Amino acid sequence: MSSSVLVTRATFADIVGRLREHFDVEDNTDDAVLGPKELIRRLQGKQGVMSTGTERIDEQLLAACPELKAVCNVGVGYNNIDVAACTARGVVVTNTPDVLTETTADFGFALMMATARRITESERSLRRGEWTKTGIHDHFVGSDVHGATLGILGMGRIGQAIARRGAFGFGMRVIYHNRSPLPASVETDCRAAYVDKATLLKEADHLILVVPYSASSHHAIGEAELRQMKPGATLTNIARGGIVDDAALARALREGRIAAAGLDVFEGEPKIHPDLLSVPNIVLTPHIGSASVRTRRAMALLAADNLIAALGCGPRAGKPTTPVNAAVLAR
Ligand code: 8YV
Repeated sequence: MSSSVLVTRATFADIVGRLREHFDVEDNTDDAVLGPKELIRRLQGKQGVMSTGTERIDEQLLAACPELKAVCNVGVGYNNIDVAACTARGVVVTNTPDVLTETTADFGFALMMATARRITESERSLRRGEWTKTGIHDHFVGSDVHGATLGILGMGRIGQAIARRGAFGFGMRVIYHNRSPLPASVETDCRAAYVDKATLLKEADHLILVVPYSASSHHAIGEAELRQMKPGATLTNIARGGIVDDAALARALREGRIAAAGLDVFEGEPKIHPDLLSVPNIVLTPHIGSASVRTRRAMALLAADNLIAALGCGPRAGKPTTPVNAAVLAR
């Protein structure tokens, strides 16, 4: 008897078709967001799930879905999943690293540039009909990206790809902070230097956050850290909501302590802190860092192939390409 799987959100029809070659598939073409109870209901009798960052896979869900054997997330981040609980129950967890690195780095760089050069703030003004005379010498003046100091918090694959763009494309001095320094060869490849967090905050003209969300990165940028940043600096967050204290950021922007912020992720998204919506010097985007057609396909395909392999089917049976808790596979 073939396994049954749930695809939690609407995705590419041919990739659902690929899953159908191996499994009974329940998909969600309406793309309704499944709350915890509904998710548990739909997972009854299912061995696998292709999930997204929106669904919480926690101990309560695992206890209620004892047949579940594989959770294959579409996304490199997996803070929606209690991996320890999955491992304890022998549930394989996979994510989708690598395939989104360059696309997300492109986006992070674009958001940082839009923030530094006030692109959406000036567009909003233009659309309101406020551009009434040309040649105003200080009209939406921003800060330079080329030659500036780029600070990166979190130097994984995406952080490194952003560092390369800054160093080699824009002649930036690149500094980073990470749990531990990278090997010298990687630092040379990215032309980036390790600094402590205080130095990162003090010296970055443009600070970009690419650190995974965890209890230890919660509010890594809060009131105290914002006060350590350079006056005139910008802050860009493409990592996860909750890494920045959004209320503290809105205060820092309103008081002009930093120049501007670019946010793709928010605490409690898709709700946005109202104070962030009322400050002008901010660029806001709806969590689209990995959203190019090609990359979203690659992510869905990798997640589907991981699910096929994790449930013992296909050419990589038993060996999903990108496991998060490989220990479960070794059992
Ligand atoms: C996804 C992301 O859009 O990969 C990640 O961690 O945040 C995004 O690429 C998100 O995970 C939706 O599943």
